[in-house]
Amino acid sequence: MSESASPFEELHARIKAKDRRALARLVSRLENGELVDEVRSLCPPHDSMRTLVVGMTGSPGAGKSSLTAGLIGHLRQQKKTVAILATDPASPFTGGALLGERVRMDYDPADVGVFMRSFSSRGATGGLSESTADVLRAVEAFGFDVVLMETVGSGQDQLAIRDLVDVLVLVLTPAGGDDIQWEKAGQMEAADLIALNKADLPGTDFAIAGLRAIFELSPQVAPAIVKTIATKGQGLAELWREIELVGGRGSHHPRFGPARRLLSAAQRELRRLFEKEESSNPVVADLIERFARGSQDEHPLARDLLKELSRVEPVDPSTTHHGNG
Ligand SMILES: Nc1nc2c(ncn2[C@@H]2O[C@H](COP(=O)(O)OP(=O)(O)OP(=O)(O)O)[C@@H](O)[C@H]2O)c(=O)[nH]1
Ligand SMILES: [Mg+2]
Repeated sequence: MSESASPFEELHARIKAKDRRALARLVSRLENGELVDEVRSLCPPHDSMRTLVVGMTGSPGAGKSSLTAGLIGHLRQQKKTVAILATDPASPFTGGALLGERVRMDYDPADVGVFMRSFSSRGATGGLSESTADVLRAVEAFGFDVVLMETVGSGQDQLAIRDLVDVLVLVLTPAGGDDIQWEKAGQMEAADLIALNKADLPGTDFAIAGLRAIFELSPQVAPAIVKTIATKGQGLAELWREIELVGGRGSHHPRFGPARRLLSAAQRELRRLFEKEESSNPVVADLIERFARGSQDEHPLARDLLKELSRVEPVDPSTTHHGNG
């Protein structure tokens, strides 16, 4: 470790020099649980503010990969560099092609502006592995303009991925409304933007009306809904425009994405603190007890909880792993 350049420093230098093989190597190491602390300490957070991180989530077969493929083309036309992280174990991203019955990817494997990586999930939640956040950080440090993350999401998973991205796009289809029950499992709650894909299929306008009705009843600010036909490349430009607006990278809009990510980080800190104090702090135990008895409204209790937690020592996040439950 006292050598002039550690293996990580060497890798990091190569990454700074835009060596994609070095990045691929680093990602593999991170997936093996190696170099985690180094990445956390050496990849400066300001890098992440340059990169627009977009999550693509939705039910199997909704068209996440097709939309992602389309966006890659759209972004490369604008000379933006793109990294694609597919956290779905059944991901069709392999060697620059979409496999199986799915569309072929239209990008040049020799294009240095594109980095693609699919990795299997280890977390019990399915789509997100424990190393995802660190892999993302390494990719951001590489300096891509855009990261697209595809994941099939259960509600839990979508909320987890939302913490990592500037913009979470929920990909729905007209057919989804009947059987999948959009409202359930937090799908809607997590969405910053909805791509209603397969808009060539019947029932599209009906589905959009249904979505609008759901959001009318919800206190949540309704996300924009963009109609797309991924297989024909339709709606991609508009989808990207909306992504930039929500992500705060458009020129006239506040940087909503960074604000949300900071808030998300604060929420993670809070959760860690709460989990640490839950069983050992008598004040916290008393608050839980009072709430359980139903003797007091939850909001004043929650404010007291915040006060109490703000008094105790923060937990060092680098020693805490999460996402495996
Ligand atoms: N008709 C129609 N078919 C589409 C459209 N977009 C995607 N498809 C088809 O839907 C199927 C699934 O597309 P994918 O892009 O692989 O969907 P996915 O959400 O990535 O699927 P998983 O990764 O398996 O969850 C493929 O056969 C696509 O050709 C669309 O806009 N219209
Ligand atoms: Mg896919």
